[in-house]
Amino acid sequence: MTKKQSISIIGPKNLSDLRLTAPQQYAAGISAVKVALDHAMKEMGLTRSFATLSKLNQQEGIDCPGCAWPDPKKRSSLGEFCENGVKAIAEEATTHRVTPDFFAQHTVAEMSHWTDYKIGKSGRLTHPMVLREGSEHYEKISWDDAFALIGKQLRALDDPNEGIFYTSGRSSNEAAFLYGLFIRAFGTNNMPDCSNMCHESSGVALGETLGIGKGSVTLEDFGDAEVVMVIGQNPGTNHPRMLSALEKCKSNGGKVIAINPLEEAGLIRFKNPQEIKGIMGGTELTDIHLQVKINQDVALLKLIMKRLAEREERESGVFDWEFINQKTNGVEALLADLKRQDEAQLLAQCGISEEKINETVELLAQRKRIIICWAMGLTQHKNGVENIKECVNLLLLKGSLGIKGGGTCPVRGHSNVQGDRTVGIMHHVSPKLNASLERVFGFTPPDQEGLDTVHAIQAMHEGRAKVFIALGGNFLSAASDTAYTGEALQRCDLTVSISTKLNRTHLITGKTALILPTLGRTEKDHKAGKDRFVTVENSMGRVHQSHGRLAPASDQLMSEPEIVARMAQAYFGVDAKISWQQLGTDYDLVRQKISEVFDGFDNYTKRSQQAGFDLPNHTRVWDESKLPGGKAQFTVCGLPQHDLAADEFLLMTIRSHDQFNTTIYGMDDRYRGIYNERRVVLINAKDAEMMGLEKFDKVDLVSRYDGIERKAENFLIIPYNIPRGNLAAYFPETNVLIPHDQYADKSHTPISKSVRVKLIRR
Ligand SMILES: Nc1nc2c(c(=O)[nH]1)N[C@H]1C(S)=C(S)[C@@H](COP(=O)(O)OP(=O)(O)OC[C@H]3O[C@@H](n4cnc5c(=O)[nH]c(N)nc54)[C@H](O)[C@@H]3O)O[C@H]1N2
Ligand SMILES: Nc1nc2c(c(=O)[nH]1)N[C@H]1C(S)=C(S)[C@@H](COP(=O)(O)OP(=O)(O)OC[C@H]3O[C@@H](n4cnc5c(=O)[nH]c(N)nc54)[C@H](O)[C@@H]3O)O[C@H]1N2
Ligand code: SF4
Ligand SMILES: [Mo]
Repeated sequence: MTKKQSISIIGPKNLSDLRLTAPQQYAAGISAVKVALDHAMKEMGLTRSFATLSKLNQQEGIDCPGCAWPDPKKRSSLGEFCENGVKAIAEEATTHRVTPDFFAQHTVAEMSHWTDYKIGKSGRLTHPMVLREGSEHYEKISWDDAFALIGKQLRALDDPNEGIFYTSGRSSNEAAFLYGLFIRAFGTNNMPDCSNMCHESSGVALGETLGIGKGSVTLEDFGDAEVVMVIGQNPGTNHPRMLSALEKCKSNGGKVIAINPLEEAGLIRFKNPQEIKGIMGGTELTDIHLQVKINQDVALLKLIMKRLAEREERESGVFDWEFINQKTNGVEALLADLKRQDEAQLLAQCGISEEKINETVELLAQRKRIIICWAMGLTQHKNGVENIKECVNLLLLKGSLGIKGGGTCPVRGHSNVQGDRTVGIMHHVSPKLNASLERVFGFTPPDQEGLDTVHAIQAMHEGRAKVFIALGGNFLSAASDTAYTGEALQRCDLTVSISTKLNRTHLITGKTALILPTLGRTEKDHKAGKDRFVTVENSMGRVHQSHGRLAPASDQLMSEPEIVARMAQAYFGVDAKISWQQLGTDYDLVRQKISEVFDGFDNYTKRSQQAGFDLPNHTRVWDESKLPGGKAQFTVCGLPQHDLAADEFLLMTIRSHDQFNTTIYGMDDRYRGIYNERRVVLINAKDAEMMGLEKFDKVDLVSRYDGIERKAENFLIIPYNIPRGNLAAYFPETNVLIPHDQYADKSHTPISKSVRVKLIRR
């Protein structure tokens, strides 16, 4: 008999052979093509690679399951994808399989000691599986029995608010809409979503200032912009085709300002592999790099605006007074606050030289067509919402909204995270949505606020929630406070994951656990003699189809909309008032219902099959009546305070070039020159010296909040070009350090980019 193994919530902490080179000075180029093809061949082989890549991001093809960056209207016949899009596809279309035999060979405890890399590389899930209470192995279960089990557990709850229904942003509009419909008909708004950990701060800030949680610009605006500011974002890795948009801006005479504690390769130079010029020398992208200290963007933006305000007093045309007077509210308070600010303090806080500030102010002073792009470097801080409001302040002063070549550009993460929210995944109560659902479906949705990610974890930990269902994602590894989140899941009666691939959340489970394997984007969705397609919304609010092409990984897979509908049918049984079975079969009908519930989806199926369509956006097609109180709102934001002890640092937890969130594609971070190891911590050479640390020394990272110490063990020191007092390391390995109750005001996004830590030599 084998000895019973212990479960590891966190996974292994061993190190491999770290290798370093100088950080790369450009992104893409021939090496990107080579790496992409290597990944494709290794996972898919030649025929599948060709079948998928030739259809990737083409009008009637597969929407890339990578990031949410939009496709250009005119698509290249050479292919419309990037290195990391190919990795995303290869990961999904892999020929490796996780079969019932695989689960028979490996206990859950054994797999829990594997790295995320090894877990993910095991392959695609092929059968519905159940882990019964007391068992060490997952075993096969029929779809009927799996749904019956879910229905029974949901009916056993005392209150619908004991159910938690998570969504990750890779699912389709059709699946997300049915899921939200089912959850509300079930009776709760407990819909935590990956965007709670991601762009929630953007949604809150833009909602409060401009009355819409989405960005205003289109891809075409980049060609018209005089300045693009890229703040807290690493597009070379995370939205690689955005570099083509920046290149377009540059070739039309525009300028690029990067605000980032790191000098990211993708922002230095872009070698577009689709053009001869790109293969040769490439395009220099960043005109000014402001190497801000972590979480000091508000100090920096305040300083820039203060200098612009002083300049406006001397020469006119720096601010757009016509715009400000007619369309905004609150400028006096903002200008008074800027006057009060102490310049020396702002300079010291942001860590930028006087010279660079002057250069930036000079560049912005007489330019109006300004786009501000941002991502996690702004959203994942205690003041994440104010970070974004400060960006809006700058755009409003300059009159850069509602014009060609200017506006807001929150660059979304998951390929359909924006669409999921549009069609109803939302823990807040929307009276308008509830009224529409009641009109169309004849039931009264709950009017009690639901739980977001951090509060759902707390509820499970405290026994207030007992069933956890996830439509995609890897909740355990993505969320903060890994040990606490793991305990929270373990306290549930049932945990259910609708997934394409094995991940850590399948291994740290409730008393009973189910894995429901689903079709990925790349795969044919064939039902009742008909090929079906789904729809998604990109980062700029355009809705279009995605049509899978490959044979499914197994004949047992079920589509996401169908799984959701079958779950609902199993719960409601003969009492069902909604024809779930029909909705789970007929996506045209689902789209019809979406168009009856939400504005802007008229003629949905037909338009999505053609070029796609743009959803209404009153900050793009300027409509003042939809602004909050009829005006865009200026905000006075506070300066962030960290009060670090002499031996404390601020840590940002970031992505390597070889991962998609918790999916680890490979062990390298090529652009930063880091190979073969993820347990590394980047530190300024002077700080390392001060701490008596040298390259490759081993340390533990320790955070201490409210008297509780959390430790991430065994990291290798890398002296790096990063501001003093700042550190960088990869997530998910560092999520153990982030307390579950440390999150942004209002948006509740975990403070993943400003964690207070100490380094302890091992
Ligand atoms: N290949 C790939 N693509 C992805 C993903 C992936 O994991 N892999 N993830 C997807 C998802 S869900 C998302 S949300 C996006 C994430 O896209 P990004 O937000 O680009 O991802 P991060 O690695 O978190 O990088 C944040 C950047 O912000 C900088 N930064 C950190 N703190 C601060 C700060 O305080 N101020 C400023 N100014 N900068 C700061 C970091 O140096 C880093 O360059 O990418 C999406 N696309
Ligand atoms: N410390 C720290 N933590 C972070 C972040 C950070 O920057 N720092 N970033 C946060 C951000 S921005 C985000 S968005 C979250 C991400 O949180 P999640 O969205 O929960 O995590 P992912 O790693 O994207 O999920 C990967 C899993 O999704 C499943 N999957 C993939 N494709 C499909 C599909 O088509 N259908 C279904 N049903 N399942 C699929 C696979 O099983 C895969 O294992 O993480 C957050 N966590
Ligand atoms: S930029 Fe994003 S959506 Fe486009 S191909 Fe690359 S990963 Fe896919
Ligand atoms: Mo994200």
